[in-house]
Amino acid sequence: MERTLAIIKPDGLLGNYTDDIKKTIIEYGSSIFKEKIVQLDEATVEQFYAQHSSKSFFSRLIKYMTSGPVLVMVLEKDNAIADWRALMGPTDASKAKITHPHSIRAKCGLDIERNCVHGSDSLKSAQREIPFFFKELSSGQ
Ligand code: DGI
Repeated sequence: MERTLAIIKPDGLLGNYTDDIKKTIIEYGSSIFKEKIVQLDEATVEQFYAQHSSKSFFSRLIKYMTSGPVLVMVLEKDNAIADWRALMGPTDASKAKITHPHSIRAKCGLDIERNCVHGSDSLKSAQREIPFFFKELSSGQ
């Protein structure tokens, strides 16, 4: 079993996509091991996305991620990290609508910024991101 961190971002949560997304997760064979709704503040988003701190879109990313509550989840299944990334689709939701029309980002996202969901992109990321939000899971996996 592998675990990954998934986030339904503010547009996903406020746009009432949560039930559909959770249904997709369960149908795909993941269990939702942990979940909580959090209102992120700027400092937390800055830390979470620290690898993007020098990018031109960083301030917009912070504004978007703090614009409303998010649902943070730990998903668990074999190959959870890659499988959740595949379900999410490409970062740019506007492109996903063309290339991956059945993906979550195609259905729920708008563009490269407002793309509805997050997923850890590697085992190393999952091991950092899971305890970032769920301190009780300090080993990450
Ligand atoms: O792992 P992803 O979320 O697919 O993508 P990432 O880790 O490269 O980027 C993290 C988030 O930062 C992404 O979900 C949306 C935002 N982002 C990434 N690249 C761009 C961007 N936002 C804008 N406006 N422009 C970008 O080029």
